[in-house]
Amino acid sequence: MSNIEHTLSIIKPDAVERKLENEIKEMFKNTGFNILKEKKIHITKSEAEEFYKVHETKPFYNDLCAYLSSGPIVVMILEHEHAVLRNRDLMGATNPKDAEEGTIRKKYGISIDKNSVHGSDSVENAKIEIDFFFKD
Ligand code: IDP
Ligand code: MG
Repeated sequence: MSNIEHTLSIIKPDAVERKLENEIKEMFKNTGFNILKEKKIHITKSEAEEFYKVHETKPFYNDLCAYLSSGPIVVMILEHEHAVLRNRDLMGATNPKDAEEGTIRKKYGISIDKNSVHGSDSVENAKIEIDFFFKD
């Protein structure tokens, strides 16, 4: 039985701005992920608000949406066995200060808000997030 899944990854504005796209993509590839689709886009604040709607009651929601729409991002569909969990492991903890060695956020994250990458947190949300960026 195959456990191949797809998940959505975003290289956030802080990492694109520091030209870390290729280094981060290498970390995915070296961990065995296939990058099935990717595009560099610059979303509007209202698109960011829709994407992060699950966080709308959080105190950081406005800043989070302003940030994600502040510059270009790279959105990707990643494929791997257990892709959702494998990507969460590779990303590391939300706060780079808590992230383990060898994770993307430990290596590149600046702060809890500028933490370089997004990754879907469940198979169900991965489908919703992939559709959000790649349904056309
Ligand atoms: P995740 O990205 O690790 O899944 P979530 O809890 O889903 O973390 O939060 C979404 C994003 O919101 C985080 O990646 C981070 O950029 C931002 N964020 C989370 N918690 C805080 C906070 O306490 N202050 C500021 N920003 C936060
Ligand atoms: Mg999350």
